[in-house]
Amino acid sequence: MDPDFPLWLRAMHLMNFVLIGILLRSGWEMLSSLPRLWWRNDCAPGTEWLRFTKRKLPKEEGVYTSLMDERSLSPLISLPGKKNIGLGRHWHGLGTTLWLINGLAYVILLFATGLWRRIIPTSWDVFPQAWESLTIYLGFGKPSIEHFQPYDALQMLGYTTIIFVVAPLMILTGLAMAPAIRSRFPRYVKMLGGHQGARSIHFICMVIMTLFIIMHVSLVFLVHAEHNLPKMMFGSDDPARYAQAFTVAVAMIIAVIAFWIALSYISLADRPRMQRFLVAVTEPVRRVAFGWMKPRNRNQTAYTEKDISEFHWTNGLPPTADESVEWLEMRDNDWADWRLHVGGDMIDSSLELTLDDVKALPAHDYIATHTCMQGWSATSRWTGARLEDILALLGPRPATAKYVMITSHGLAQEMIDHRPREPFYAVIDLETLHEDDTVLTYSRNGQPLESHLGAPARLRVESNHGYKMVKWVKSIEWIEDYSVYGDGRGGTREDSALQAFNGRI
Ligand SMILES: Nc1nc2c(c(=O)[nH]1)N[C@H]1C(S)=C(S)[C@@H](COP(=O)(O)O)O[C@H]1N2
Ligand SMILES: [Mo]
Repeated sequence: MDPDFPLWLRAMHLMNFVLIGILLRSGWEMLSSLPRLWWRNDCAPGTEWLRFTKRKLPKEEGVYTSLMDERSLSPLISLPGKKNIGLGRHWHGLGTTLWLINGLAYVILLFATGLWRRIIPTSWDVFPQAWESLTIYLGFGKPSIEHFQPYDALQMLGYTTIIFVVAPLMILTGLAMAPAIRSRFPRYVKMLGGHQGARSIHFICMVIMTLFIIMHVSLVFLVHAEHNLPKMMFGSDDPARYAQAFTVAVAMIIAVIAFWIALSYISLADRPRMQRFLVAVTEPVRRVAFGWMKPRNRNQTAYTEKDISEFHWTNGLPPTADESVEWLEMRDNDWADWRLHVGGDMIDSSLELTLDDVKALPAHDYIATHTCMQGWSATSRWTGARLEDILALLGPRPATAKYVMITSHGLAQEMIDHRPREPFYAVIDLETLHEDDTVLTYSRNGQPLESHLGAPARLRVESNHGYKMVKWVKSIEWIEDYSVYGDGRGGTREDSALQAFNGRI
C-alpha cells in the first residue's frame, strides 16, 4: 500500500465527485428557471451577456413574468428537472452543506498530513515545468511517468487553482446570492458586482469546474492509467492491478451517474415529500449558519439613488376580470374604495383601512435590492408603513398568534396540481414581522405603485426572496398556524413551487 494515497483521500475524492454532480445538476435546474445572465443589476431586457433561450424579452415592464421565462430541463440533465426550481434549490442547499463539510475536512487533512506539498506549488519552477507538460499534451504526447511524483506541474497548478481559487470563489459568490447575506451585508454583495455579478461569476466558475472535471477524468484514463487507477482505487501503485482498478473505476462512475439520475426521479415521484425531507435537513443548517446574524442591521445606507434600477422585472401580472372584478373597479376609482382588511379569525376585532389610513402611519422609506429566487434582481426606493405598525392598530397580538398571513386580490400563477388557481398568499413568522424592512409599501421611487408592481399596496420583506412579497394586498391576518391554509406550506410559492417557508436564503 502506498501511504501517499490514504483511504481518507480516496473516500473524500469519491464523495466530492458525487456532491459536485449534485451541485452542478441542481445549479442547472436553477439556471433553467431564468436562463439569462447579466452583469447589470436591473436585468433590463436585451442587456444580458448570455442567454439560453431564444425568447425575446419585451422592453415594456409588466407584460412578461419571470415564470414565463422558465425552461424545462430533462431529469437526466438537471436535479430534479422539469421546472422544479424549489426542489433544485433545496438540493443545492443540501449539496453545498455536505460538499463544504467534505471539502473542509479534506483541506484540514491535507495540511495535517503534509500532503499539501504535492498539490500546492512551492517553487517558481512549476511554471516552466507546466509549460513543458502542456506542449507535450498539445502534441498529443504524454509526459513520461517520472514527471508524476505523484503529480506533475500542470496537475499541481490545476488542482491548486480549482481547490484554492475556483471553489472559494464559488462559495463567496454563492453566499452573495442569499437574501440573508444580501440584506445584512449589502456592501459585500456590491463588491462582487451585486447579485447579478455574483450570479455571473458563479456561472463562470461552474463552467471552469465542469471543463476541469471533463479534462481531469479523461486524463486519468488517457495518461498512465495503469498507475493512476490502482492508486485511486486501492492506494497502491501496482500496474499489475490495473485491470481490476479499471473495472472498479468504470463501475463506480456508472453507479454515481445512476445515483444522480435516480435522485431526480425519486424527487419527481413525490415532490411534496421530497420538499419536506430536504427542508427538514437543510433548515437546521441554515439556522446554525445564519441564525447568529440576527437581528439584521438597521438603517442601511449601502444603496443610494444611483443604484436605482431602470428596469424592474415582474413576477405575477395584475388581476384580470376572472381573478378580481373588485380590484379592477377599485383601480378604476383611483383606490377610493380600497379597503385593507386587518384582523383574522383568532381575534374579535378587525379593521378596514383606507389607503389614507395606511399612509397616515409613520412612513418607512429605504432603498433595497429585490431578488427573486429565480435569479433576477432590481433596486428601488420603497415607501410604506411597517407591517408591525399596521397590526398594532388592532391592539396587542393575540397570545396564540404565531404568524401573519397576507393575501392578495390576485390569484396564484399556477397550482402544483393544476387545480383552479387560488388567491396568492404568503405567511411570515413573528421574527420576520418585527424586522426593520417588513413593510406594506404604497410607493416606489417616489411614485404611487404601478399596477404590475402591486397597486395600491404590496408587501416588502427585504430580508427574504421576492416570493413573500404579496402584491395587490387584500388582507393581513393573525394566524396561529399556516398548516391549515392552502397546501399547508405557508405561501403560494411554497405550495406551488415547493420553496422553503424560510425565504431568507
Ligand atoms: N399576488 C402576487 N404577488 C406576488 C407574486 C404573484 O405571482 N402574485 N409573485 C411573487 C414573486 S415570486 C416575486 S419575485 C415578486 C415580484 O415582484 P414584482 O413583480 O413587483 O417585481 O412578487 C411576488 N408577489
Ligand atoms: Mo420570485
